[in-house]
Order: sequence, then C-alpha cells, then structure tokens
Amino acid sequence: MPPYYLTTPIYYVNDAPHVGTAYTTVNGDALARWHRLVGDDVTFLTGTDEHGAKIVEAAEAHGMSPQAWTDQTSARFIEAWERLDISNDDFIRTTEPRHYAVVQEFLQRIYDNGFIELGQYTGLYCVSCEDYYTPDQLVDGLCPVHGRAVIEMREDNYFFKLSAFEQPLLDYYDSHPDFVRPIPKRNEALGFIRGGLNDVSITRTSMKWGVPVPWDDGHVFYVWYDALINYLTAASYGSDPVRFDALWGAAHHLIGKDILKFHCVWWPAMCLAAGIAPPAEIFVHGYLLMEGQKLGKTLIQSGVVGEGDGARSLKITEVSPLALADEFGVDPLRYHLLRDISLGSDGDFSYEGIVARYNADLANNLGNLVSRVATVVHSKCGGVGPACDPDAALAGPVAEVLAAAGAAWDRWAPQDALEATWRLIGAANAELETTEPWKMDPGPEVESILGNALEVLRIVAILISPAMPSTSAEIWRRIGLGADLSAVRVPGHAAWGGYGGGGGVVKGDPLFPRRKS
Ligand code: ME8
Repeated sequence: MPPYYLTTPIYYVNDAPHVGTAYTTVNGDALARWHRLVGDDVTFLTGTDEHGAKIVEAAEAHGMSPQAWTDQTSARFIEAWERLDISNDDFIRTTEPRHYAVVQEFLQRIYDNGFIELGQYTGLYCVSCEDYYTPDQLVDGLCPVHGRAVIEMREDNYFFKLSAFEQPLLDYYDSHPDFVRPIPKRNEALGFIRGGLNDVSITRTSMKWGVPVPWDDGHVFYVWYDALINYLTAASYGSDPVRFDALWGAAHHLIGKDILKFHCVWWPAMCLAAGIAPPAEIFVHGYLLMEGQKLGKTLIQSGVVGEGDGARSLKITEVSPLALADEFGVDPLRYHLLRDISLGSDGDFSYEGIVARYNADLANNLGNLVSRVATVVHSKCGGVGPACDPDAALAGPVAEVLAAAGAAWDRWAPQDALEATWRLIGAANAELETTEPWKMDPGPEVESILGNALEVLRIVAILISPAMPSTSAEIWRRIGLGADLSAVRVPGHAAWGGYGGGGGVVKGDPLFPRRKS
C-alpha cells in the first residue's frame, strides 16, 4: 500500500474551532478517506499550535496559565473533530515533549549547517499575526490583517538566512511543477520569492512560552518556526528513519491561503537548509467569506452564535461548526463544506446556502432515491432486494461517474467529485420516473428496475463515503449489505454488477427531512 501523508494546519488555541478551521479539516478528512478507499496507507494529521504571544494573551485574558489554557482549548478541537467525524490518525500538540525534541534537533541541524546567525531585530509586530510588518505595510498605522495596533519590538534574535535560498527555491519550484497547487497560488509563492527574500528572525528573548533554543538558553523559537516542524514530529523525524522516509516522501499539506508564505517559501527553505527534501505537495485553498452576512433568527436560536443580535454582521470566526452540526446534522454540514465551494477559490458562506443545498441535493435527490426504492422494494418484492442486471443501461453512466469522481479527488476537487456522484443519483431518479415501477405488477421487469436502482445506491454509498461517512453506512445497511464498508475499495468494488440481491431492504425514516428555512 503506497503511503499518503496528509496534514492540515495546526490551529491556534487562542480561540475555539470555527467554521473556517472546520472547512479545512473536513476537506482534509474527505481527501484522507478517499485515499484510504483507493487503498493508500494514509496517515492523516491535524493538531494545535500552542506557543507564542497570542496564546499567552488569550490565557491572560481568561485568567489562566498558558498551559492550563492550551490544555482546555486543545481539548475543544479534539472534541469538535470527533463530533464532525474527522478520521485523523494523529493529533499533535506543539507543547508535547515529542515535538520539543524534534524542533530542537531540526533547528540545531540548520544552525550546524551555518544557516542560523545572531543579529538584532527592531520591528513592528502584530501579536495576532505573530509576524513583523514594515511601516508601509500597515493600513492607517494598524495591522493590515487584524486592524489592531502593532507594537515596536527590539531584541537580540537568531536569524534564519532565508536570503541564501532565493535561487535554490526558484530551482526547486522549477524542477517540481506540482509542488504548490493550484497554479495561481504557485504563482503567488513564486512572486514572493522573486520579490527578494530577507533573513527572518526566528527566536525571541522577550517571551518564555516557546521551545527553548538548544544552543542558547534565554531564547525560545518564534512560534512559526516551531509550528511548521509539527509535520516532521508526527512523521517520526529523528526517531524512526524508516517511517520518516516513507511518510516524508508522501507528505501533502493542505492549508488556507493566509499561510501561503510560511508554507510555500519559509518551509521548503528550512527543509533545504536542514538537508531534507521539502514536502511532496502543498495545496492552498481559498477562504470562506461572510461579508456583510446578517444572521437570521433561526441561526441565533440554534446557538450558532453564542451571543449578539441579529442585526450585527458576523465574522466567520464567530460561527461554530458544532452548532451548525446540531442544526443540520454532521453529514449535511460536511457535504455543504465540500460541495459548495471549489477548493482553491474563495466562496460565500451563508445559512441560506446550506439550506438550499440541503433541500436540493440531500432531501430531494439522495434522500428521495433511498426512500422511494425501499418503498417499492417492499410493495413489489416483499422487502427483498432483487439482483441488478449486469447489462443495464445505467452501467455506462456509472463507469463515467466513477472515472470523473476519482480524477476529481486526485486533483483536490471534492466539489467536482460530488457533483459527478449527484449526476448518477439524478440519472437513477430519472430512470424511476420514466419506468414508474410503482405502477407495475410484481415480476421480472420490476425486479430488474429495482435491482438496478439498488446497485446505483450501493455505488453511491461508496462514492459518498469520504464526504458523508454516516449516511454512506446507513444506505449500505438499508439496502441489506450490513453496516461495514471498511473493506470496500475503489475502483474494484464500485464497478457495476456488485449488487447480488437477496438481502432485506430496510424502510426507514427520511434520511434528510425537507427543511423550510
Ligand atoms: O494560522 N476560510 O492557525 P489558525 C477557510 N497556527 N479556511 C479558514 C478560514 C476561512 N475563513 N479561517 C481559517 C494558523 N481557516 C497557524 C498555522 S501550521 C504549521 C500553523 C483555516 O488557527 C485555514 O486552513 O489561524 C487557515 O490556513 C487556518 O484555518 C488558519 O488557522
């Protein structure tokens, strides 16, 4: 089984999980599940980024120590991801001893290789970004990202000689055309590099909440320099060379566009400086936007925002994915996050958008197909699923959809994979509407139609399993195949002809009752 190592960013624990961090994590999870389905040996990693001034500030605001605060907030991420059915194989916290050891070993290596030097730094620092700005980057004297005041920092720092990596990075990009995707994000990264790289300050003396610099106590590493290394820690860098070599050659980072510079410029340079290859691939997704979005009464009642009034515009960071899951169900939320916005582009997030997608695709299409097939199997075939016809006309669309969905997942396009799957659901519903088996007498003709519809449901259950794991298992159960799809692999098991019939088909409550608003 080829290894596939997939990572999400590790999220700051200054705040609770929000729908933006859920967006990345759900997309990563669906991709990880797809890779397991095709037989890859997947290691899917997520975690929390727990050092730095921002965390200390949040802890102080809550009257807690940084450690107590990070323990509490990190647990909220673990719980949230469990609730959203995230199938991560590991969860890394940057305050863990295993991470300290790797940060120190990796940065010591870069130091020994001559790419870290002592210098003095004076600059304007935004605590929220954990980053320095030049005066001309500020907007009205404030941080351009957070609109908050910056502080002047002056300290003795160790610097990473990023400037030495301008040409090596350009060469690396040149010889690895798929290193950063999609293309516009690759071009953005190249633009940064071509614009000239300055050395970066990578340690702090003004703060204690970080990983100590092994060659100079009194300094801790700057939070970004510790955070990026999480990807190595979880791959057993320095402790298990065989596992590390296997995973690192297959490392794929999924990130949001806000952290492109750190991942696509700094990180490959750090890897080169330490004498290891950069990760195999970085996919940069766009942002969920809620520009001017006013929340309806329902959303407030449902607790999507804990406080506030309906007239106020919300930020995406105020929307709780858990409240949305309570309101719509976990799978419908996952489906929305995967289906509505093309990964790689920005897209609008709205309550109305979730409802519209839910009604159109889940209630009217998939839910309807499942319930009408089960009902007619009960009225015409005594509740026992008939076998499908190996030569059915639907076999053609199935092969086409299978190929399209596979190609889409491979190019990080869950939206297209699901769109293709819904073409198949639409074709099966259309077939039933044309043939109207509910009007036929029991017999071979009705059995063939229903067997084919059940076969479509079997294949649909497989194809939606990365996106909606519980719904997939429930359809599998209802069409009489048991509840366990863990041994199912594509493309083999998803080829037309697998539904042998003879199992009991279960009539159940509507999978997705239609919603009014
Ligand atoms: O930057 N739309 O953590 P973070 C889509 N700790 N995705 C969004 C989003 C939005 N509106 N808002 C946030 C950090 N995200 C660092 C990362 S990695 C070594 C260290 C997602 O908590 C997106 O994935 O600020 C973005 O890159 C990430 O959350 C930033 O999370």
